[in-house]
Amino acid sequence: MNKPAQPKEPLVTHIYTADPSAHVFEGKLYIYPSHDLDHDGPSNDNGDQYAMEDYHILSMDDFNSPCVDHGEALHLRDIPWAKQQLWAPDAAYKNNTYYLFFPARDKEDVFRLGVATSSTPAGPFKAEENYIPGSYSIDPAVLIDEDNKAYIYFGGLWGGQLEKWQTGTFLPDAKGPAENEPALGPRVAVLSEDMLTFTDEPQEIKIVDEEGNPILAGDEDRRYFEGPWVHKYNGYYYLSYSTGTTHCLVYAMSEHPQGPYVFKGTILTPVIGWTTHHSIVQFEDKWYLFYHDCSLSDGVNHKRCVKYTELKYNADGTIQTIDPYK
Ligand code: FUB
Repeated sequence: MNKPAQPKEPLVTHIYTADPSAHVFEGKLYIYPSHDLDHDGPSNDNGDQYAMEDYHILSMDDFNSPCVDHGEALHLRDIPWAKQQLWAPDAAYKNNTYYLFFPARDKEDVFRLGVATSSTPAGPFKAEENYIPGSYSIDPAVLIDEDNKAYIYFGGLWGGQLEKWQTGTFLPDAKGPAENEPALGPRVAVLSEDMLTFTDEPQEIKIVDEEGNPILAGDEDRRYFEGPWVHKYNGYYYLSYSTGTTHCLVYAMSEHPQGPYVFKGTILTPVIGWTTHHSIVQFEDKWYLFYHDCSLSDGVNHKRCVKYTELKYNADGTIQTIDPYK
């Protein structure tokens, strides 16, 4: 049995976990992480080291309770369209059903987004036969708004292949924009009532500075890299994401779920390890950041561990920057 997790300490230590998407379902905290594998395979900018094959769902009754690993909830072998690499997932609840959204490479090595369903938040989940038509890239995150409309946000550079979709079709050799051109934004699509398809073509989200100018591709401290998460606080939508090469979690705000979003600042300064990926959730009357680092493996990039800490807002709605090690 795991001990109750302390803030900024690994939630569990018996497996490697990353990319935590946290939700409150049935009054408990459920965490949907990637399940990192310990292996000696290649490590490169294509992300081959992230060779994950299944998902384990974690839950906690509250922050004073042990974190429970509910075991294998979905395995690659049970996803008919997928070939490899079960990367960062998210979950949502609608229609009396729990939905697990996840990226994987299809048989042609193109990242797509899949969906699987369950009657319980911990699974097991059953995958749909095919990936979501029109889906691509990685890191799905779903927001169900107060009007019950569901939005799916996704996209990631480099191994996540977002650069290769700039024309709307997959161009395997496509490169990202030049440094002085607008950076690529994450994509958003509205999900159908049954949550299994997009109702429209995914749109690119614009992220701009306070003067309304697009954040440029060369502005690596602020430009979008991967890991989108959208939450709502005091009527505003907050799009938070990883800056990849500069290893921060940052955020931008909007009055609309599809943006444009205005860049605001840094949520989390760099952690041990290359990737940084998170979620933000309200539990009872406080807000929490779930994130990962590589402290459990002394910095091995593909052996990560999920952590949490409290997240605080200033009176003007901006978020206080967190140092992961203070
Ligand atoms: O876990 C594999 C990939 O690493 C995720 O999809 C990215 O967000 C990064 O955390």
